[in-house]
Amino acid sequence: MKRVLTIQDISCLGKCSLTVALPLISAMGSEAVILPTAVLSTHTMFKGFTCKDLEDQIRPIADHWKKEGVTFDAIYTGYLGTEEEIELIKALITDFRTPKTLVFIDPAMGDNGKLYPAFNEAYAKRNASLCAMGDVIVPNITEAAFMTGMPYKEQYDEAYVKELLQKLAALGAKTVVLTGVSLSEGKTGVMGFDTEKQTYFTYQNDRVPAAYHGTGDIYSSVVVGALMRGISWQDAVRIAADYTAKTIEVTLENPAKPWYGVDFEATIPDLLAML
Ligand code: PXL
Repeated sequence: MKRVLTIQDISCLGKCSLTVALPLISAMGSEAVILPTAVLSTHTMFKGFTCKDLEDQIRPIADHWKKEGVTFDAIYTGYLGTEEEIELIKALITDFRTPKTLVFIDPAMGDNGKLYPAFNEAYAKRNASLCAMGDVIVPNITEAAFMTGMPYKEQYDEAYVKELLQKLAALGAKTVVLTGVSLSEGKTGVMGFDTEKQTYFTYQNDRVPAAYHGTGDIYSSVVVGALMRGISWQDAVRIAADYTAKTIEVTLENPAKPWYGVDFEATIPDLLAML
C-alpha cells in the first residue's frame, strides 16, 4: 500500500485541510500519515477561532520517523502557518525525499484576489520557494499571482493563463496545475503545464454556481489519491474536478447543508466509481 504524508493544519470543525485529506486519501486506498502544523477550533472563515501553533513539533516528529526508518511514497502539503514553518517543511522534504517520492504542493493561502487573513506578501513569496520543490503544484489564480508577481485578473484569456503557468514553471516545479481557470462563460476547471514534455493540458466542466470553503483541499487530496493509484496527472485532475463539482451539486441539494464546507462524505461512493 502506498503511504502518503500530508502536512497541514487541523481545523477541528470545518471540513478542510486534514479533516478532508485523511478520509479521502484513506478511501482511495492509500495509508494517510498526518503531520498537523496547528490545531484550530474551526477554519479561519469563522469568527473567533482558536489556534495553537505546533511548529515546535515538526522537527521532533520528523526525527522520530527518521529513527524508525519511515519512508513516504508522497509528501503532500496544504495550508501552513508561518514562513518559519515553511522552512521547516522544506527541510523535512529534503530529508525524506527519494527519487520515487511524489512531492505535491498545494500553496493554500488565498482566493478571489486576496490572501487569507493570516498571510502577507512575504508569506506568499516563501510559499513560492516551497513550490520550487514540487513535482506537482496546484495553486489557484490568486496564489499564482501572489507567488509570481503577476497581476490578479478576474477577466482573462488563455494567454494570461499560459503566462502564469510559465512563470510558475520557472519557479522550479515539474508539473504545474492552475486551478479555478475559467476559459469560457459558465465553465471552470484547470489548465496545466508539463515542463518535461513542454505540453499544456486543459479541462473544463460546468461551473456550479456556488463557492464553498474546503473544496480546494478536496480537489488536492483526490489528485494525490489518484496519483498514488498510478493514474496519470491529467486523468487525476479530471477525476478531482468532476468529484468536486459533483460534491458541490449534492451539497446544494441538501436543505440542512452547513455553510462552512461541502458534503464530501455523501459522494465518496461516486469518487470510488470514477477510479
Ligand atoms: O481550505 C483552506 C484552509 C485550510 N485551513 C485553514 C483555513 C483554510 C482557509 O481559509 O482557514 C485553517
